[in-house]
Amino acid sequence: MAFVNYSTKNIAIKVVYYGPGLSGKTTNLRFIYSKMDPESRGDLLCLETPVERTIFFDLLPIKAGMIQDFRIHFQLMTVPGQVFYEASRKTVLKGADGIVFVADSQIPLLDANLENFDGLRKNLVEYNVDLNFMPLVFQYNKRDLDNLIPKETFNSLLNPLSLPYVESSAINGVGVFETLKKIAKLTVPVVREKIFGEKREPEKEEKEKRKEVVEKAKQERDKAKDEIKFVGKKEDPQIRMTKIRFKSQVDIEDQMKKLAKEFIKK
Ligand SMILES: Nc1nc2c(ncn2[C@@H]2O[C@H](COP(=O)(O)OP(=O)(O)OP(=O)(O)O)[C@@H](O)[C@H]2O)c(=O)[nH]1
Ligand SMILES: [Mg+2]
Repeated sequence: MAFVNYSTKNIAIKVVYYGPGLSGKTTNLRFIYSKMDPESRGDLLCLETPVERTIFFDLLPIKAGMIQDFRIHFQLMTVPGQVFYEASRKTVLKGADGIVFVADSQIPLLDANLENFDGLRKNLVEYNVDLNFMPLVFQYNKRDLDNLIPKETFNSLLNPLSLPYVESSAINGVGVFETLKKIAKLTVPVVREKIFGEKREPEKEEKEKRKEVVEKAKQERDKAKDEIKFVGKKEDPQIRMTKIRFKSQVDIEDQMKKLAKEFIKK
């Protein structure tokens, strides 16, 4: 659930990049970080605990857009994809407002994608969240490689509800911001509804309204106000990743809450 600070008028929306090991989740965050104006982003953090093997996730807070007069902050997080990091994956999912499922398009990894997606569904059930009602965008990554799983196969096996998907090559920055914009577009109305009780417009009515010129102009104005713009004027291509070590999973949970709240104080 998004954090809201009513006195400073800030909202933090939590988006988790989920997917099998090495599918490109961290690569997405690093690219976003490198393209963001330094004033619009927090530190790229890597939180770790030394339990058996190191478990970690990445966190990138960024500022973008408004909901009414509240400034929106997206807290982008990745989970470690390898099978044995289940506990870490579950922790990071807690309270997610939206999910980007980063699939690896290489043919031998089809089962790994499906299993990981199944794990996502199960982990959410433990928080009483139904994935079918969660803002979700698919990213079919590594499209620059040969021997790819056809997007039709991904769509029929992973995405039967025809949710938004992006074919990407995160390593080259292709499709990274497209994915981020798509998930932002899905999460903002949901968070707005949760926090302010504003009802989302049913699509059909919206289409009818667009026929009317006056209404259309008004909508365009509103749209411009809500436009989610991620890349600022001054890019900073340098990537600095700060590592923080923790003793346990519980410490990480506390730290995540603290970081989310601290970032929206500013
Ligand atoms: N060819 C290609 N390689 C990619 C792409 N995206 C990521 N990679 C590479 O895949 C490897 C894994 O990328 P990461 O971003 O670390 O993957 P991850 O999903 O964060 O992995 P875990 O944290 O272990 O779950 C790295 O060597 C990346 O450079 C892509 O679009 N194309
Ligand atoms: Mg990673």
